[in-house]
Amino acid sequence: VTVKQAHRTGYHFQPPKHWINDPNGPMHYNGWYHLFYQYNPKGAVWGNIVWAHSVSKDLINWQALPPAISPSKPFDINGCWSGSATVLPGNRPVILYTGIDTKNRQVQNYAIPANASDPYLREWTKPDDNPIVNPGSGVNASAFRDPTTAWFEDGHWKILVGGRVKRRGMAYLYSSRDFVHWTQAKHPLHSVRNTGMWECPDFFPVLKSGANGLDTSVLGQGVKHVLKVSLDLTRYEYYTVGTYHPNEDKYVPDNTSVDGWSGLRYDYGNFYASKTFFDPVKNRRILWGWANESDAVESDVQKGWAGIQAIPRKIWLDSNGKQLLQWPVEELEKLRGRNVHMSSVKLNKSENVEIKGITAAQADVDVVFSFSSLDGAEQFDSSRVNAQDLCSERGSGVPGNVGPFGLLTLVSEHLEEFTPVFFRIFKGNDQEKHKVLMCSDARSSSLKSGLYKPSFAGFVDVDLSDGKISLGTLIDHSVVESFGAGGKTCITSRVYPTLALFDKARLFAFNNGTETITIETLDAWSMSRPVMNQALI
Ligand code: DQQ
Repeated sequence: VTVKQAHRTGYHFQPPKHWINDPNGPMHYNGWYHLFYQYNPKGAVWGNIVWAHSVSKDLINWQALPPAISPSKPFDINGCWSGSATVLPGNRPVILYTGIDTKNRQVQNYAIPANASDPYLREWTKPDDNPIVNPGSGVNASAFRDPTTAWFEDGHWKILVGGRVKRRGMAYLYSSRDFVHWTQAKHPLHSVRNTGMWECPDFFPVLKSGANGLDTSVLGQGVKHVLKVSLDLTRYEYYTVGTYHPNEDKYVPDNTSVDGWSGLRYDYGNFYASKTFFDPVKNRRILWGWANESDAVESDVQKGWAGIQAIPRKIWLDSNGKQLLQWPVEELEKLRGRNVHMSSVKLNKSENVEIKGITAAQADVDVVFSFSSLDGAEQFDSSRVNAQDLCSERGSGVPGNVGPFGLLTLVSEHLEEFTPVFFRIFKGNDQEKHKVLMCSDARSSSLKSGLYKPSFAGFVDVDLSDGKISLGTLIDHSVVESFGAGGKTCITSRVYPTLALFDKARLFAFNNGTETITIETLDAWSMSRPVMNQALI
């Protein structure tokens, strides 16, 4: 197979070829980070799903191992779908995953290392008492999947399994004393009407203050909980911050957390089926998400590959208690090479500044913008609840007052192609002083037609009293992964330039608003290529 390399990533996780989707069972065990993921060993479209397996010492350089779990038994013969890992006391890892059985029912299985002293955990055994969770009465056997990492509480292990009853999405709760015999709780942990299937639920504690992560079993005073679900109707991931009541088997989102379609998302772009895990090495919680293609399916097949994993992100609760913050793991900085630094550069209306001297197609950019006044900001029309619609109406070329300003990434020689990542600041209504829109607009990303070029956008709940807002962007050939205001709002775009390739790609900062914007500081780095999934001998 000759793989066309133009859109392959330099430092985002991907195997040499074929289809990948959800990250599965991430964990740290005996000095290695393990990442499993949904993989089609036979082609660049979804199907024949196995758990591919890679290991890393630093979350950045990866080595490939043979698939860990493949269809082989009546309880998974039609597919080994998503699931999670739990490291049991005594340092014993267990994987829970969804098997598609002989009758095409979704059942939950477990697998354990065939040889716990193998540092790579290459082989996994599926004990004969599988499946350990069958769809019970009232449970739809084709909407019952993606078990979470287990947490331990009052003598029991507990897990969630995603599901749906008619249009009501739900997280079924199960408990077990021995990890093998599981009982369904009387009620789901949580459910929301009209949200459809809840794929890949994730449920974990976060500290009320501080950026450290917590082991999944931690409960108590200084702790809030986060419930995330992947909604297959929109292919976005929504989360709430709330309180877990273990005695009542209940989770209640805070009243500051909108539960449903207008709620917070991990990412407002191509980011799905994510999973977190607790990293005991650095006491942090890490989020992995799948950034699927936006290219035409025929192009995926032609390229011979489809899907990447977004850069793993550290996640923690914002000090306002209302939302999470996300930032690429610090290990990524090891890949930073040549640097360009700027400070105090003024951008008047319609001014651009080119950031020269780095590999703009494979780069890391951190910038802080400032403005002296928000007095002239356009009034926000509070009926505009849909950020993506607003972004497609007021794109990077539509002049405003405070903004649009930001970065133009993957820009071709004569601006035929570019992917702008930018802010536009509006005057708010009574409750909110300002409304900040962040966009990552793929409409101008490629001259090619027949592919998905959305103007992804989200609002940013940020205090602007210091007159500043930051933007971090990871650019990697066919992906632009952006972090607004220190990781309050994140947007990942998959884009397929035809001209802005390799050393033909350029990078700019821009302002199209009447208010002068200052680049307080800007650092951009060429990113080098890590070891990416070489076979481990
Ligand atoms: N992908 C898996 C399912 C999951 C979906 C199948 C989410 O287990 O619900 O490949 O992308």
